Amino acid sequence: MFLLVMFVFEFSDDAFAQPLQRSQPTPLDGMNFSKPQDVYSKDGVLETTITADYLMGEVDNKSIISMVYNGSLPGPILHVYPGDRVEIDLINNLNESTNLHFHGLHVSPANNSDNIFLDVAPGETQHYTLNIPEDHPSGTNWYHSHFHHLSYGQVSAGLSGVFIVEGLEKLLPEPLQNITTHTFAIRDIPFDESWLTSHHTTSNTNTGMERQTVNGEVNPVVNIRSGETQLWRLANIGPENEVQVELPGHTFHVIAEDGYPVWELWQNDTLFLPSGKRFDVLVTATGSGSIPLNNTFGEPYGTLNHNIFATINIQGNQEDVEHVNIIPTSLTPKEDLNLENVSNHRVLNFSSNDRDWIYTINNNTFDGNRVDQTVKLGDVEEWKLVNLDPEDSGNIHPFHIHVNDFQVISVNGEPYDARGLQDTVIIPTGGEVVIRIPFNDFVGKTVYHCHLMFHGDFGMMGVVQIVE
Ligand SMILES: [Cu+2]
Repeated sequence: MFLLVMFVFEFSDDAFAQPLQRSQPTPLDGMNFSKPQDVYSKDGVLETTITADYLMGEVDNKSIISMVYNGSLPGPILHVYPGDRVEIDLINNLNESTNLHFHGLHVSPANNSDNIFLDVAPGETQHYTLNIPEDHPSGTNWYHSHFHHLSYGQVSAGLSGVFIVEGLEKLLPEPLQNITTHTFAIRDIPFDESWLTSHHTTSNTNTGMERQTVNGEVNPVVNIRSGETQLWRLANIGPENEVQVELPGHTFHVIAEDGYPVWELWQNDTLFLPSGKRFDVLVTATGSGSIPLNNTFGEPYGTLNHNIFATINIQGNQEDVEHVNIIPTSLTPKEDLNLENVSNHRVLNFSSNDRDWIYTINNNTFDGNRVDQTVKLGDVEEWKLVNLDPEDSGNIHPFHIHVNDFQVISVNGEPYDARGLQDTVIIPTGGEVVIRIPFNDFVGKTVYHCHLMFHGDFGMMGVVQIVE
């Protein structure tokens, strides 16, 4: 996959010459990226304005021009509660169309809700209204640009942010309900600006010019007391790169995956996050001193910084702290979709032509005017997702569907012990994943796609229409 991205800079783009050309950006001068602001709902309503613009600022002592929401890199962190209403004005100060997707939210895909078919033209303002259901799962989600054919370039350039549905701590045992929480919004930030001046979605990731950042910072310091348990919200809000998070000598207890509290806690020393993936975890610090929160995915990218997300500073001696060690076993009752009646079976074949940049599902590239799957509201469907790419391509495809979470039933024919629902799953190279999707609560037209956003922008996306 990394090889593929290198092609981006060499391949002739004649085939894609179309009315998607970028004009020169006009960044605001003499400014810098601010820290992502926390924006909370008040009296049941989160009301805010999100402005997409170009901005010149510094990351890791280097000046770059990025696309930003509200001047910060990444965008503001939005906090809502189940049952809240969200009112957002999206102001587009870019020289190209954009829009918003709310990844992981179970809300309507219609009208001015989570509707990725909206085209917010340069200079326009689009008002979004989201009604978060009363029973919406609590956890970490995110939002980003989803304007077809430009979403890869725009998210690469900086247009993404974290969206938290609050309430997860309240599902923990009482002594843990007021624990310290840290959000790790992980994304690479480019120093090569070819994406801003090129014709379309050419991006910059994997050129060795980028830095892995957490909340817009390279290697920030996070404090924790020895013996203390914290809730960490790990979110990969970048456009394509996979990461693997590791804290030496420590274990991550997963309490939510993709914004969905788990039926059964599980633990691991590393967590693999493709683009779009989130894990909410409990971490109990042991020992003392500074240790790195590592990215152990793949080969080093050539700089030490790139492989360290953050420095975890463990303070004090374990004896000094009240040892809170009440890790629960479950956060929410199990609702096993293996036990549900399946109304329909479908097979989706994912295939890549890396040479010509053609990425298909069932031999089709995306067409927003074509409905690929019509499903009935209230049905549970079983979809077999097949990755037809050969082993030597190394292509994995992180599958994501909007609006409704799914349960993974099997991977490469082996039954999968799901600990909850999720919205993003890897289809391994040459492999297959079977999922069950409950289409609940909302009718309308939405999409499923590969969350390697380059693949999505170049066709690997389909339309699902949910009807009464
Ligand atoms: Cu893909």
